[in-house]
Amino acid sequence: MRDDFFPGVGRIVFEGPGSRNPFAFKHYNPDEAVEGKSMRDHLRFAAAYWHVMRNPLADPFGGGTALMPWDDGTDSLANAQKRVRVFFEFLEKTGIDHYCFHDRDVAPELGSLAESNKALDAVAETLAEEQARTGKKLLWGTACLFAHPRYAQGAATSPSLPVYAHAAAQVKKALEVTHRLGGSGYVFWGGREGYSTLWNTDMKRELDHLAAFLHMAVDHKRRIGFAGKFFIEPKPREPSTHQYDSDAAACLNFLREYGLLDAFELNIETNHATLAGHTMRHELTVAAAAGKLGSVDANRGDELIGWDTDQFPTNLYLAVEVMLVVLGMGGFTHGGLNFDAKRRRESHMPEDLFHAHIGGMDTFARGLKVAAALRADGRIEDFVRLRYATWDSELGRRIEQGSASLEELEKTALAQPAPVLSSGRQELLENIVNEFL
Ligand code: XLS
Ligand code: NI
Ligand code: NI
Repeated sequence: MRDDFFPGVGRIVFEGPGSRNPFAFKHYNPDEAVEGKSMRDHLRFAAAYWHVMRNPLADPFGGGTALMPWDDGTDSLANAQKRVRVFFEFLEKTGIDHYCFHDRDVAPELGSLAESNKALDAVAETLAEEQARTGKKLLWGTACLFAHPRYAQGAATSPSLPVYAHAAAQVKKALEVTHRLGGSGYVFWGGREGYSTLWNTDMKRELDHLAAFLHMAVDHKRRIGFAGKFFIEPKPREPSTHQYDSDAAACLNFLREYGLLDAFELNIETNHATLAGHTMRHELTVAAAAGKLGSVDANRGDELIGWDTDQFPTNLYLAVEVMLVVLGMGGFTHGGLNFDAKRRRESHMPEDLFHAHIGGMDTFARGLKVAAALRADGRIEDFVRLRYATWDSELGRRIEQGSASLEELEKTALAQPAPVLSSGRQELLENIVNEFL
């Protein structure tokens, strides 16, 4: 294990719930089996390169505070490659098995696209070396199509074809690099794919362009033999006033409308769910019901702040809800739990990166254990099944198969006594959950 950049922090190990060591796991015990699978394989933790290495911790009212003693602040290739080594030391010490990146997080954007591509290739070489040295894996890659001023009016939905072409070239390259690094997925997050005002926007044309863009990406994926999954990450707004991929249901509808449904799954992020006016559990349930829950960006928002604060997930109740949906769909295959989360601006020291991730990992480890215990207990599952018991009938089956008619249901309704409902028992069920916390 490398020990050059975070002096004084060793490898974080599991010490159990009784430990008071802030640099130890109290619950995440990677090789411990839950429902017959190791915690590490259930949770598939990933660190976000953009937050760990590139987030200066600025807010809308003030500049960055983060101390990054390893970073010389330049756009040089040497600085970019050094950051990669710092990052992998961080992954080794935290025991996080995967990572995610944008093209422009890992390598600098230079004077021309060709130069930027060359820089990205060079950094990818360092990433590949570090992956080989440590056994860490790429969960997903993506292209940053939102930071540069050229994307101020969109990328795949830009009114300008030259901008669209630039974005397409960036995706092509990012996809190839992701493929080369053995990524298990590739994410499309449309931060600028929406509008600021409809007074200047041809929505139909923009949506058609976005779909064409994604179709070309699917074609290219086939051409290069990339076997990873494509994920769309819903978010309703910020930076745009409205983003087309506003929530899970809107994404599914868009994919279906444009014949893209087979080629994509969703990457659901907690703070985006709440910005959309939904709970995380709602978004996960919508995605999973469609068989499209691919991956999770694990963070949380603040009830009192109306933007994507990207805080670290520490809410146990929420982690239980997330893990219940994940276990319910049989676990992650290509996806995982990516900490798309940043420290507060006040937590500016390098060791805060460790506290933040240790907390997130322990929270999800507990969430996993509690979710598995609730499933083993079975009372909630049984209750939900019984709640629909009247459907477990000949008529119920035929309605569900689509072979019943209104005439037939009318005949049933006329002949039956007035329906009697059983209680929904929300409070009882919530009490059962609390027994396990
Ligand atoms: C921003 C998004 C972004 C994506 C990757 O809000 O969460 O970080 O996950 O582009
Ligand atoms: Ni995200
Ligand atoms: Ni986000």
